[in-house]
Amino acid sequence: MRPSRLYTLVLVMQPSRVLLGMKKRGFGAGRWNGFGGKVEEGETIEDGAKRELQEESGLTVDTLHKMGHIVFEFVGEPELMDVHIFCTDSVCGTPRESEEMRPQWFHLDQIPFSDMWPDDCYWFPLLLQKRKFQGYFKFQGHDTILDYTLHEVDFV
Ligand code: 8OG
Repeated sequence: MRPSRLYTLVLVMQPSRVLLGMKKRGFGAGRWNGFGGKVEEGETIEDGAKRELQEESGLTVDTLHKMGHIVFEFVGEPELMDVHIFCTDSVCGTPRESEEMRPQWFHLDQIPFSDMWPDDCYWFPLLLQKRKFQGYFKFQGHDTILDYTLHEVDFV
């Protein structure tokens, strides 16, 4: 088994819009994404997701729904990224810019896929239909998908 590290990703989705943040620095900088990051020692995956959402967007949330699980491999990197994807439609607060992210609402028919991670256009449509999924994407660098699997599941 290859070593892997746990990450979270939260999409705030309302009936006609989704909240994304422009990543301002670090991994994925220059791309729109949901809010998330590494799970810290001693916290559950869901608590890590709530913490990252609050830190990066200023929003708090009671309940998150597990929607997807994707493992990412980057050629040359020994560690896999094990990303747990959640959604919610009810948050408290108003999105505010943080050091990591500049939040913006997007209409569901105007999601900026060309400025997002290239795998997102595969699984986002499932998420928008509230379908659960499991996937694996193998990247060369940050722009090229060499291989992938993606399927719907009943439970994540
Ligand atoms: O702590 P850091 O910001 O580096 O965490 C990386 C975040 O990016 C985390 O929320 C998981 C997320 N992420 C990946 N790969 C991909 C991807 O291919 N698409 C999307 N939408 N998010 C990703 O690590």
